[in-house]
Amino acid sequence: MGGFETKQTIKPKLSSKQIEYLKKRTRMNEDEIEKWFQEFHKDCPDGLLTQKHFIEMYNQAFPNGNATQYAKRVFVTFDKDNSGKIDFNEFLLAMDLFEKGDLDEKLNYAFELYDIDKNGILTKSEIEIIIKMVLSLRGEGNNDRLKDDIITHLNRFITKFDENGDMKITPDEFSRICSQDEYLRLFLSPNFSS
Ligand SMILES: [Ca+2]
Ligand SMILES: [Ca+2]
Repeated sequence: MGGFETKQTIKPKLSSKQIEYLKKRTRMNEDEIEKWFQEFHKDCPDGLLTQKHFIEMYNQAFPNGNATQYAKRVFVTFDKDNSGKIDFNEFLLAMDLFEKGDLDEKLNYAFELYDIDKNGILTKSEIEIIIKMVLSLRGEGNNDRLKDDIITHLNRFITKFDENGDMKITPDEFSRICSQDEYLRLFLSPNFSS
């Protein structure tokens, strides 16, 4: 008899090698790693989070908005090896950043999230895409007044920090803008829950 290898009944387990690796790469202790591992496997029994599933989770967290574009961007930044799926290591690195990272780390992450072509600067068109993405996430995609308000705010700060006036923002300028303007910081900070 036997021969039924029912995958679902096998409780997923972290190897001690993987725990050691994750302890080195994150600020989490073994218990925290284990806790996240169980959470992750509850949602993703095969140990991989697909983009589709990820977008669904985001849209559930933001029922009043359309989180699809935003979630796609976040997914790409989590999927470090570009495999098209988020594995547990990639997931935990992200959780470590959100739970234990300081403002600088989070701003660096936000910059990476918004720098769509990964060339190390934010251009005017990327900024416009960001604003649209965040507004639709919040269900305010059609709120032109809010959009204008944010652009006015941003322009004021860009003028202040963009020394040669080319409307391109470096990571440094981005950090300064966000550290000095709470309104923009709150708007531009990545949202991970509602
Ligand atoms: Ca991956
Ligand atoms: Ca760019």
